[in-house]
Amino acid sequence: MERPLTRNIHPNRPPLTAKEYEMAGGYMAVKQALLKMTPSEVVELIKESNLKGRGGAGFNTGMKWSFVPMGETAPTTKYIVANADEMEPGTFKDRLLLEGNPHQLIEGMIVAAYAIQATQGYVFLRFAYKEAAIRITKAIIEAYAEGYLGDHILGTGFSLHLHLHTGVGRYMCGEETALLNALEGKRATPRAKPPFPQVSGLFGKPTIVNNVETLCNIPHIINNGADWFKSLSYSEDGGTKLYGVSGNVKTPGCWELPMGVSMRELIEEHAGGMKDGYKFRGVLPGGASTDFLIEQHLDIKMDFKSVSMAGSRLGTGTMIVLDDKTCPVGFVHNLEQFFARESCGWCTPCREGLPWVEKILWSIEQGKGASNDIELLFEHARLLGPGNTFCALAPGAVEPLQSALKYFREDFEQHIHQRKCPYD
Ligand code: L3W
Repeated sequence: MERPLTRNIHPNRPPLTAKEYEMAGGYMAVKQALLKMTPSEVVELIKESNLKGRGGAGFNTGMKWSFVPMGETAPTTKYIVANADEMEPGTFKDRLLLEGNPHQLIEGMIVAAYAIQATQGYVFLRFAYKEAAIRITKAIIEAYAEGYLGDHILGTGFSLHLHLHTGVGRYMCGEETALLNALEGKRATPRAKPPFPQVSGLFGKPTIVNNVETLCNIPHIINNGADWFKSLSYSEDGGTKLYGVSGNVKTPGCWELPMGVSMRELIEEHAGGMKDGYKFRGVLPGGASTDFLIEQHLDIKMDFKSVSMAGSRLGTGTMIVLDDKTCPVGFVHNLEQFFARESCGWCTPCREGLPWVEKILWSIEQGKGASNDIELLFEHARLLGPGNTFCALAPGAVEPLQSALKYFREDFEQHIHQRKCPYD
């Protein structure tokens, strides 16, 4: 089984230097793209590979790049941005790539920048990823020294300057337009879309924002082609995927596997199954802002379409497992506390609604719930759902809530009737 993204990542060793990365075949894609391909050929190849964004939404990457204005009438300043603000609860896949092989990301960014003719790039990094910041800084310096960054890369007319920007620890910055506002030194609130960043992004210029894992796939597609990329997958979505499992499983972790591997294989084989004495109760398949799935879904493929058809989303592909000894009300309360705290406050439903959700859940968990609280929670989930808020934060936040009310309703009722948490 091929594992292109993690092939050169060794957990107990420092990441490859630029020279070591070159010796392992690194920076070949930069040479191939810049010396032998036109920007539009690069975009077409990525489109053909069916690479879908790995940040959570799954938008077709080549399609996104194709929206950037090109040609003589296009603005001369354009930007490429790596969204490395990985703060989705339970999600730790980009960290592995950032710490494990920063040159792979830089190479992906150079090719992406070339495809859209961007001359400036930013890695927007999560505040807490201190070790990644050190390693990326070192790798950027090395890439400049080797002539892969800077002016006239490989003697061509193409130039790219790359900068590391560390955030201040706000989940909101994972939303691409809030991230761009933060990069501009403004408050990290989302912008109205359209215009999409591809047309008017950073400082009003065309900008591509891609997730770290998405960008890390680019060099491999350039080197091996679209058909190879598609052949790695068990599903219609191309490539491999970094999947994670956390919770009370025997060996929580993160693994690169073919896109479309089953949920059961992930939990039972790679994560070693439930810890002794614990039973599987449910799972959030793609970080916290996705709907719970339960035992009957264990055999679904972990790809964008299959997870959606089961009633949830693939999201980041990093699963959080709920067991039979953990209170689902407390579990969801913990998540809603996070989302309420991380609301940017820009739109009223999210700013006011999420703290109410958190308060109601807390009172139920404390045995102080009222008989109409379940209906109130349903109503909040509806009011905070898609179409009622400015961005996807609140709709994502209520996904675990609405699905917990569906699958674990008796737990909510027991808390209210017994006036205590049955798991205490
Ligand atoms: C041009 C159109 N471009 C969409 C582009 C858009 C963006 C990408 C995805 O949220 C989700 C969210 C979280 N013309 C376009 C278009 N685009 N329509 O495609 O856009 P969108 O709006 O579908 O999603 P989003 O706002 O980017 C991402 C979920 O991911 N999530 C969170 C993950 C968190 C992390 C992290 O911590 N790093 O990844 C998990 O599920 O809830 O639904 O580029 O411009 N018509």
